[in-house]
Amino acid sequence: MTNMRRMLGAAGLALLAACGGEKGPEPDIKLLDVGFADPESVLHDSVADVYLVSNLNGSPLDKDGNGFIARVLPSGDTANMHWLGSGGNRGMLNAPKGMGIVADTLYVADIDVVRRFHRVTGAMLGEVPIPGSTFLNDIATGPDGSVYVTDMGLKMGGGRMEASGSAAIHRILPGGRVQTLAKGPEVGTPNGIVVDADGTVTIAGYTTGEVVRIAPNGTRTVIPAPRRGQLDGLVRERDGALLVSDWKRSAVYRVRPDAEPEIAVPNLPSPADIGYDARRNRLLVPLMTVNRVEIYALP
Ligand SMILES: [Ca+2]
Ligand SMILES: [Ca+2]
Repeated sequence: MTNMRRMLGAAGLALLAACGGEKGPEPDIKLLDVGFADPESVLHDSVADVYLVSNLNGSPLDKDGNGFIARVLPSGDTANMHWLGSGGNRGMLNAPKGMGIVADTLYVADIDVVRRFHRVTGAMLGEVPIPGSTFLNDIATGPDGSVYVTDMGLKMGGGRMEASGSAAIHRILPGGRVQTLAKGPEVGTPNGIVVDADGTVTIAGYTTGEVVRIAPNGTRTVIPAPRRGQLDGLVRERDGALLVSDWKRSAVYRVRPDAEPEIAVPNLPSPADIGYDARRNRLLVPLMTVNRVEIYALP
């Protein structure tokens, strides 16, 4: 027991917990002061066995040409901070967020387009404009090679975010055609997305705080989520549970259809689009506003 805890006693500890000082697992690897700039998303490229970290470098909606993607080794070595985008020699990115991989193509959501790069060489392979979109956020890939992308449907208006009316889930079919799967109030402000083998889509809402599953036939099921959360990243663990990050409580929660949500990792300031390394059962957490990435071994 630390002196601090001895002094506080049980009541003080409860107070400390209520203030966000919950006890939780320590990160295995903490990457700070390595050059990240508003890191929004981490993706495990399981073939290359490398972590990709997208960096907004500024506002999430500015077309400023300075975004970049870093390659980080599972050991924590920042192998190439500017692998793609500004400072690198491959391509242009504005405010890159969610990423997904189909075979040797890396897809990156970037405001209103999905950019394509070669997963190995980093060569630019063109872009897919998403008609009407204003705030593309996360990407997930389906079993047939489709790429799913959320549009939070927000835009800047008078110095603050407001609804643009474009909130939707879009799907880029393997041939490149863009299809809108769901749109309107029923999708809320979709941020994180997961797609299952049967085509069921699960989304995490940033302003609605809801985790919602939408089956291929359109059936909508709400999964118990942290109350009034501001949800961002969503991943599925090896055992099938979902992990979702919540800006409101600075935590990553474990959620299941039939159980109350539980905190998996507390004390995470601005936890954005989390990633998952299934090989090592690790949670990969970009802490966007403090320019850090933390890596946790999950039980
Ligand atoms: Ca930027
Ligand atoms: Ca996100």
